[in-house]
Formats: sequence, C-alpha cells, structure tokens
Amino acid sequence: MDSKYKTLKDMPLEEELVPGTLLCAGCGGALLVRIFEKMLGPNAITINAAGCMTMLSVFPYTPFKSSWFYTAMASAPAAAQGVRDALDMLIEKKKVDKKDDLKVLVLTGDGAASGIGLQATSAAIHRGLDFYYLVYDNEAYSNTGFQASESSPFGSATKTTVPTDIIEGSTLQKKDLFEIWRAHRPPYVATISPAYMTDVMHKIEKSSQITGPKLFIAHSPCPPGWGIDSDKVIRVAKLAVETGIWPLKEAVNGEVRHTLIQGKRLPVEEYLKTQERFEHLFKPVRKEKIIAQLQQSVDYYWKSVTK
Ligand SMILES: Cc1ncc(C[n+]2csc(CCOP(=O)(O)OP(=O)(O)O)c2C)c(N)n1
Ligand code: SF4
Repeated sequence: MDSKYKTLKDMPLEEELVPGTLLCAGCGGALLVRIFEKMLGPNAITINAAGCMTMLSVFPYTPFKSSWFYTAMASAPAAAQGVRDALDMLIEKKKVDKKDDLKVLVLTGDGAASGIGLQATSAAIHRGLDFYYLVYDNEAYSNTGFQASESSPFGSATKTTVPTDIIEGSTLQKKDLFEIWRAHRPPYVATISPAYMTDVMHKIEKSSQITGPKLFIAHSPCPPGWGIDSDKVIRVAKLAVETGIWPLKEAVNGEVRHTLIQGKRLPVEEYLKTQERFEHLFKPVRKEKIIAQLQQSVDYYWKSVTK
C-alpha cells in the first residue's frame, strides 16, 4: 500500500486494491472458479484453502456476489462441515429461511487436495457432507513458487524437481485423485477442463441435482509455472484432452463414464512440447525413454476404457 495512507480504510475507494488483480493473466484455475461462481450463483459460500485463489479476496472484499471463507491449507473440508451444520441448525430453528440457504463449495489447489488436505476430504466424503469440491490442478504448489506437489506429473520440472544430468524432473507419479476419491463412493466425481466449458457446465448442472459430495478435478494450466504464454492456456488445455493425458469423465455412485472419447489421440509429446516444464525432455537431446514412458502410461489408461 502507498505509504501516504496508514490503513486501507484511509485509502480512497478508487485507489484501493482491486480483488482478483493479484492472479496471473490467463490463470486456468481462475477461469473455472469464475464458471463455478456463475453456475452456483450468489447463494453460495466458498471455503478456500490457502493457495493462489486466496489472492482473489482482499479483506473485506471479494470479486464475487457469493460469500467467501478462508481456511488453513489442510482444513477446508472440515470448515465446510461446520458451515453446513451451522446453516442446517439455523434453518431448523427458523433463524434462516430455507430460500436463503447457501451451497457450500470447497476450493483448493492440488497441493491441498492431494496432500495436506486429503485426510479432511476423505473424512468429509465418508460422512456424506453435502458440498461441492473444486480442485484447480496446476500440478504444483504454485502460490509459493511452483514446488512439486503430489499431483506433479512424472518427468516434469518444478522448483524442487530441477532436471539435472542424472534426474529428468519429477521421479514420482502423479497421484490419481479421481480414483482415490471414487474409492470413497461419493455420489458424484468428475474431471473437467477450461477448454471444454460446455462439459463443465453440464457436469455442474447434473451434480446440482445430487445431495452429498460433488467433487471436481480441474486441469488448470498455470502460465508462469508451466512456462507457457497466457494466451496459450486454452490451447494447452485442449491438447491435454486431445492427447488423452487428461481424460474427461465422471463417476455417478462409482460408475465411470467418459464424457469425451477421441477417435484418434494425438501423441503425448504434442502436449509436452508446449511447456517449458518439459523442455528438458527435448533439449539439448531428446529423452526418448521418459517420453515413451509418458506415452505408454496414457496408452495403458485408454486400453482399459470401454467405448
Ligand atoms: C500448513 C501450511 N504449510 C505451508 C503453507 C504455505 N503455503 C501457502 S499456499 C501454499 C501452496 C498451496 O499449494 P496448492 O494447494 O497446490 O495451491 P496453489 O498454490 O497451487 O494455488 C503453501 C505451501 C501454508 N499456508 N500452510
Ligand atoms: S501462479 Fe499459476 S495458479 Fe497461481 S494465479 Fe498464477 S497462473 Fe494461476
């Protein structure tokens, strides 16, 4: 803040920080947050675990018509339970009218979802909490400078998996959050992509008819972390689906259905080549073994998919 003002209150409105301006241009996750805000409407409360999207709110403002609640990284689903219970009690005591009930949305990055917040999510799904969960999967701890998370892809470069002469980026496999969540038998779990907005909207609409956990894993290109230009985000997101590396699917009561099956998949390297985090696989020499391993795991996945 400008030093001529002692507090935010002293600053004239037109000079105040505008919430949302602290996110990077082209942020894939932000595109999906925007769609959820539009689809769920103003009668919703977002329970946000610390991460990039936290930058959307500059106390006491948010760019949304709905409400916002900020929590520690590990505990967003637990906070969501508290909010849901409080709303239910207030409605029962007739202190809140049923028409003013709020939809509860948990919003986290993949670091919180697949790592530190997984226990709280598991417990919330197990209890059958009536909530939406959106994880914007930018495949790293982006807010703190792009360190590897449990969702970082095999072979990818992050701040903590810097490629060297002997290591080609991450040596670990990305956690399969869809299957981890599905094993809990939630009524609804889906993968989504910012390049397929109609698919996203259909899935939100379909899940809104369901009571219980409604879980979404969103492919979320991150321009600074992935090393792509802001205007290439949708192209990269589309390539992830066209190469088969990001399947679009849903599971209703555990039953999996792919919402898009490509006639012919593009080679995975078409996707990898677009991003600096995979550049070391192609320069200064092509790392055939790693590229082949990544292609094989995608081929293996799609072999098991029945049309
Ligand atoms: C317990 C704890 N450890 C570390 C941090 C610091 N921290 C804030 S945001 C963040 C990264 C979160 O990563 P992710 O959930 O993937 O969200 P993204 O940053 O990608 O939006 C970290 C490590 C924290 N807030 N709490
Ligand atoms: S660092 Fe990545 S995830 Fe975070 S705001 Fe920027 S583009 Fe979005």
